[in-house]
Amino acid sequence: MTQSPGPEPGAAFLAAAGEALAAARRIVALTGAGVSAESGLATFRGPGGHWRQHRPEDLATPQAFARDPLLVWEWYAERRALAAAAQPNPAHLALARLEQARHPGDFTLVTQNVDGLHRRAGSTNPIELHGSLWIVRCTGCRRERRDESVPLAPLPPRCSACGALERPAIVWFGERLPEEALPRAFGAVDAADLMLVAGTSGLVYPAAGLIERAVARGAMTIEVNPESTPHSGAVRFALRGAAGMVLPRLIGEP
Ligand code: BJW
Ligand code: ZN
Repeated sequence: MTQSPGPEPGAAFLAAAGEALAAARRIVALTGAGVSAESGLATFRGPGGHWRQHRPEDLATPQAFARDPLLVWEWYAERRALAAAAQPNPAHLALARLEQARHPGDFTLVTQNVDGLHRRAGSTNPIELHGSLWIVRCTGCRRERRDESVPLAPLPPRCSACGALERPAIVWFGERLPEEALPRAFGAVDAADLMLVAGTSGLVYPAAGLIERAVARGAMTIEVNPESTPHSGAVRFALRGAAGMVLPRLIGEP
């Protein structure tokens, strides 16, 4: 266990983590809501987080949607508007640059975020474990379509093929992750010699299990977070700081 002591990682500690990153052959990165915090988007569990204002079971479960689809859609419509207005921040851009500097296949980005900011920053093929704000799925025929309109109207949307209600293609509590996403993510972790974890509380499973798997395999692990998490004691480098500040420095940018 190695942790940076202060509110920001010391230069030598950051440099050592940066050297480990530069020396890694295959890298997997896992991100969470904290990576989009500096773009102005709320996290879930922190101060001002979604779960400080709403109970998850009122908005992010299939039962909530069955009970009140309009209420759930209104929350997503607001989040779509905020995400559309947000810009990728230096953390998203650093991860996109890290990918560009590597051979294809030697870098995999796995995100729990649904906001689409990694793609907008230039990451080519992020594994979106919890789905996307920009895809809607029919609850009847299950057809999925990309819809980036803001505002989305009318609410709640209905399927043009079968007339059933459409829902956000987001993974709610108690739901299975998108087929292929989890095997691909675990495959990337098993192939990686370094895992970079940024901006996640590491509380939600199965995503958090990816961190545990990397630690158990003995991979080099770097966590970037202003707060400690249940994984901070297990990773090799727990870098305390904002992702938008730490990630660019970690990849060697001034
Ligand atoms: C910064 C920063 C800065 C701030 N820079 N950092 C094992 C044990 C216990 C429970 C379970 C278990 N396995 C499964 C469960 C149940 C459940 C679960 O994990 N519950 C836990 C909460 C206990 N999991 C599920 O239900 C999952 N499904 C499942 O397991 O299905 C099984 C199944 C099998 C067969 C048939 C059917 C089912 C699904 C989980 C879906 C999660 N969905 C959500 C909401 C979607 C709604 C939406 O987005 O609209 O996804 S929950 C919410 O949490 C969202 C996030 O992606 C996810 C993770 O949160 P994240 O990203 O870590 O955010 P925060 O807010 O928690 O943390 C932010 C961090 O950033 C903090 O640490 C800050 O310090 C940091 N930060 N500023 C860097 N500038
Ligand atoms: Zn349909």
